[in-house]
Amino acid sequence: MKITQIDAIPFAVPYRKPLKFASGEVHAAEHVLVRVHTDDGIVGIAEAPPRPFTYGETQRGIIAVIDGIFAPQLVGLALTEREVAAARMARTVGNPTAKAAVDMAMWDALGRTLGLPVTELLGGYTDRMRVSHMLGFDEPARMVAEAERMRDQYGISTFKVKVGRRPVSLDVAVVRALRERFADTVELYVDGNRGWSAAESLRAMKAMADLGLLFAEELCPADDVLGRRWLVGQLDVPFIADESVPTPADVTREVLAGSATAISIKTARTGFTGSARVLHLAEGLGVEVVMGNQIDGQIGTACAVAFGAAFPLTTRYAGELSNFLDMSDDLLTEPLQISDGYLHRPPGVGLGIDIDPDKLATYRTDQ
Ligand code: MUC
Ligand code: MG
Repeated sequence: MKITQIDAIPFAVPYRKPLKFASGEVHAAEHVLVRVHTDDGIVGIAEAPPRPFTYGETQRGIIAVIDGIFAPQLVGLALTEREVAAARMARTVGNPTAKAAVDMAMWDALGRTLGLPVTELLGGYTDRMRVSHMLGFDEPARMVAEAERMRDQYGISTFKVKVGRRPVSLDVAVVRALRERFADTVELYVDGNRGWSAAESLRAMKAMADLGLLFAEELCPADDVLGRRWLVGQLDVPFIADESVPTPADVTREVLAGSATAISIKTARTGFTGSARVLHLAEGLGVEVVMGNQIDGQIGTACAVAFGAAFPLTTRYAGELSNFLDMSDDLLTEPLQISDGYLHRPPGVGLGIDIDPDKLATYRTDQ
C-alpha cells in the first residue's frame, strides 16, 4: 500500500463547442492526468483541470508542483496516510486542483487495493445523481435549443444559466426565454462568475423575480465585501459561493460574513478529503450544497459523482455532471453515460474507471 511513484501527464482534448462564461472560455480540455503507483502494482487515477482565469493554475504549473514539490514528499507514504499527505500538501499555498487530483488518485488506489468502490468508502449513500447542465453564453434562442437537446437526448431538466454579461437585460432575456419554453418542467439557476457588480446583480435578480430561480451563484466578487453582503441579505434564494470558497476556511469566512448562503462543492478543487471537510462544515452551518463542475472531463466527473452520491446532502439537488458532453473525446475505456437525467457512478472498485492506453497515446502532449 506504499506510494512508489506519482505521474503528472499533460493531455489535450478539443471541445466540440467552447464553453463561454463571464470569467473566461474553454476551447480544449488541457488537463493533467495524475497517476499514483503503489508497491502492490496498483495505479490510482484522477485529473487536474487548470483554470488560470479562476485560480491561476496552469497545466505546466500543475505538473511542476506535483513533480517537484508534492511527489518527493508523498512517495513512501501508505495510501491510508491520506491526512499526512493532505497536511504535507497544505504546506504549499494554493494549487487547489493539483492537490485535489493527487488526493483523489490516492483514494482510487486505496479503493482498488481494498476491492471497494470509493463512493462506498466515502459514505455509500446512493449510486447515482440527478444531472444539472450548464448553459454557456450564446444567443437566447441557441441556449434554449441546447437545453431542448439536453432534455430530449439525456433527460436533463435542471439548467445552470451562465450570466454576468452587460447589459444585464441580455441574460435576463435568456432566463425568461428558458422559463417560457419549458414552463415549470425545468429547474433554473444562474451563475455570474463575478461578472456583475452587487448593484447590477440585485437589478438582475429583481428582473427575474417571477422566474422561479432555484439559486444564484457568485454573481459579484466576494472581495466587494459589503456590496456582496448587502446583495445576499436582500435575496430570497440561496446565494452559492463557488470560486470564492476554494478552502474550508473560505467557506467559514463567507458564510459567517453573510456573503453566501450555499456552497458549490467541486472535487476538482478540494479532492475527496477536502470536499468532505467542506460538506461537513456546510452541514454544521446549515447551508445548502450543490455538486459543482470545474469543466471536468470524464475522469473528473467520475470523481464528482463518486463523492456526490456518497452523502444525502450532496444528492438533494442535481449535480453539475455534464460538461464532458461538450468534449470531442476522452481517455476512458468505457465512456460515462447520462440517461433519464441521471448519472450512475461507474460500477467497480476505486472510481470504477480505466484509461484507454491508445487514447492516452493520442491525446498526451508530452511525447
Ligand atoms: C462554474 O461553476 O463557475 C466556470 C469557471 C470555473 O472555474 O468553473 C466553471 C463553472
Ligand atoms: Mg460557478
